Amino acid sequence: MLSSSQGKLVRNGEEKKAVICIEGNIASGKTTCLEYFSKTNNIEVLTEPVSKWRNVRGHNPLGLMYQDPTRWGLTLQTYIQLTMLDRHLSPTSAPVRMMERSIYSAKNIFVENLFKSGKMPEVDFAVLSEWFDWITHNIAIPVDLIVYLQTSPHTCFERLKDRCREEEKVIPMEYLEAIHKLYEDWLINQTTFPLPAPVLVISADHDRQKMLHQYEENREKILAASHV
Ligand code: TTP
Ligand code: MG
Repeated sequence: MLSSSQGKLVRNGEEKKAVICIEGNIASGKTTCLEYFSKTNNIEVLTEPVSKWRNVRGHNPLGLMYQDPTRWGLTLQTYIQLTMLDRHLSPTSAPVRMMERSIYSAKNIFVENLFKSGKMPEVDFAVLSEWFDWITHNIAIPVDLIVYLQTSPHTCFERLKDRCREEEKVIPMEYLEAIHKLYEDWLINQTTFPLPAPVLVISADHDRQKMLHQYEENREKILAASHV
């Protein structure tokens, strides 16, 4: 249930829980990171609703967007914004909640990229921005820590090829470079959008074994977010 606090809608009982968002480029290893921490007691992991983006009542907005971003960008991003909001507001029982991405990166990275690259009409960008501003002004979406998996676009390109998600076969290197630049400007250079939380950077170009090792090394720092 939602109640009102300081003018914003707040999910009851969620104020004391820590929220950690895992961020990074496409195929940077977010799901692997979440799977690793899902084995920890007291952490509840929410994976990204990407399966919904590939199938909403039998339609595939993710696939449509990659085929024709100008026509379908608004459709996909409207639905992603809804599913991310739903994730942020969903009740959890554990004291720490870890989630893949956030409503903030969907807007600040992906919507921004569609618009800046000339693929999204200005009116679509305006409507999405109005929605985003309304949501973030009227609903409390607390985040305590952002874990940024920092990769080179090249690493992501190689991982994308290995993973072979059908819709993503059309993604060129330039797309990953653009997403990377937007992430760096947001989370590292801090020249674009306000940060919703402090950022912990983990370099993520390494193989799986080394990545798991690094997650373990950073465990304390990550869980420190739950003591705020
Ligand atoms: P990611 O959110 O990067 O998820 P992933 O599973 O690919 O990442 P990882 O390997 O690190 O776990 O992207 C999922 C797909 O959705 C990808 O094709 C990019 C696309 N996408 C958008 O087009 N717009 C958005 O706002 C978001 C969040 C994703
Ligand atoms: Mg994933």
